[in-house]
Amino acid sequence: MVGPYTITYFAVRGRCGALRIMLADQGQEWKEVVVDFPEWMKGTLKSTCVFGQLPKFQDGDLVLFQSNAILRHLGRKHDAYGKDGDEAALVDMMCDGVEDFRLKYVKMIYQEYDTGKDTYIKDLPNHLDKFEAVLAKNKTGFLVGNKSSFADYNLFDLLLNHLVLSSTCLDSFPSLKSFVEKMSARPKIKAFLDSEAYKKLPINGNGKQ
Ligand code: 6SG
Repeated sequence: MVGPYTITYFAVRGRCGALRIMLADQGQEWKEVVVDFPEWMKGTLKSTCVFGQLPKFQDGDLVLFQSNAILRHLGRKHDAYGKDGDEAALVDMMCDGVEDFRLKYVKMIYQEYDTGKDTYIKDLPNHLDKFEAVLAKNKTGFLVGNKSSFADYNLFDLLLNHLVLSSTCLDSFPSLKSFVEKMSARPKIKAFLDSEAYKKLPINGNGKQ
């Protein structure tokens, strides 16, 4: 059954990859409203968006913008925000770390792909080693505590993008490699990643990956 959720976004994985994977893993169904470029350029929808950007997320009457706020909302609703206040703070910290990493990735993809891709890949271990260390220390297979949080889905989505960019980038990071393997093997995530709905979407809006 389609739940109360609607995602309005461009036909890309982009800033909705993590939250779609999270919804799938939580056994939720949702409606997609796909916005194409000519439609967006008319400006009518943009003028109704709080920050003039997508994604837009609806949970019944609640309308949210900002992909990380959406992840946090789903974390609260679906018990994926740590077991107590301290764990929630750590989950926030890890999600903010993923956001810093994602911003570097997005900058390279949209602004510096042709000139900066090789340097970016060379510098990748300096970002990956931080997440490797956290996973190696926690030992549960998750960034915080002993169950999945929205920060895990966010990191997982971004690592999948990086494996497309550089298929060997996790080879010297055993904890990250095992994290990706375990997340990919969760039955509901596997079914979603294998679906046409997921596979047909490009990672980014400019066709670079
Ligand atoms: C773009 O940046 O897809 N939103 C984007 N772009 C359109 O007019 N901090 C928030 C958040 O976390 C960032 C939002 C994000 O939610 S995402 C947006 O709204 C604007 O600003 C990346 C993405 N890019 C694809 C894109 C959008 C416009 C030009 C390129 C879709 C593809 C081509 C045309 C329409 Fe296209």
